Amino acid sequence: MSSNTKTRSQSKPATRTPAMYKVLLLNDDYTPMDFVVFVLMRFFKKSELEATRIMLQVHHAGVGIAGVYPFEIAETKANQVMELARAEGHPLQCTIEPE
Ligand code: TYC
Repeated sequence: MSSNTKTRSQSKPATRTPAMYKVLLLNDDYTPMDFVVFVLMRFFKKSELEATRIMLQVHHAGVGIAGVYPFEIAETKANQVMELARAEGHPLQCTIEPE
């Protein structure tokens, strides 16, 4: 091991906390409520009760948080939601933003 490597491994933490991103669901007038509940259970591992609570929050406030993840996971989940919504013919919008 070079002295440089040794110096760096001692002067920096071994791990870093990844930047976290919120996955947001946006309200619309056409996506069925039960589809949004299904999405929250399938992709965000929510119970039916919690999924219903989040869906109603979005329905009433216009936006709600489906989950918070490192960037690549948040982006993948948002893409999976959009892909399924589009395949089923729903206009549901799912975006991510820094926490
Ligand atoms: N507003 C929709 C309806 O009344 C339900 C809905 C909830 C749609 C949450 C999107 O992210 C959403 N059918």
